[in-house]
Amino acid sequence: RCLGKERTLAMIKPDGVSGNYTEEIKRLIVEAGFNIVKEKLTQLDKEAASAFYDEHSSRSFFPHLVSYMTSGPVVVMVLEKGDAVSDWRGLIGPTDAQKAKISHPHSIRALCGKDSQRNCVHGSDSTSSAEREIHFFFKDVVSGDIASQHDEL
Ligand code: DGI
Repeated sequence: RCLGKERTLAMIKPDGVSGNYTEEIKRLIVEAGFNIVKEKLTQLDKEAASAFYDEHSSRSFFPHLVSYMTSGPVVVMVLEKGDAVSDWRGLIGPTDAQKAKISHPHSIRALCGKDSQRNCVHGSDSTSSAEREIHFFFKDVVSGDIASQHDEL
């Protein structure tokens, strides 16, 4: 692969898929210069959603988060470009979609999110989370693939 590229995990959450935002979001992704390396439509069960958001398991909103994340199919994608992790976080905007509509009106969460839970999209928050989350959904994308990018720099 090209030198200096980084990978991140993007997800279109159930409200994004059921609201028919998938094509528009993918267009924004490509326009922003990302390469969509892998993509699949999947349905999280309670166990998978709980494992994916394990870091939030002690939060009061956790049961609501799990039921939301299992409420319908999601689209997960591996995105690649230079600075993929931070650039994708920038494109999706802040966690709370209500705030995003005011502070980041051109962000994806402003476009299709509803509030701090139903925020339409997910993005890994660091290169180490990206590695874990890509492996979570795409077991065949080996983590050494990601580690080696940094070695190449
Ligand atoms: O990385 P983010 O998705 O931007 O935000 P995060 O890691 O702080 O939270 C992960 C998800 O947990 C978020 O996308 C939606 C949910 N969440 C976060 N804060 C709240 C929340 N859900 C509810 N109901 N209330 C919250 O305050």
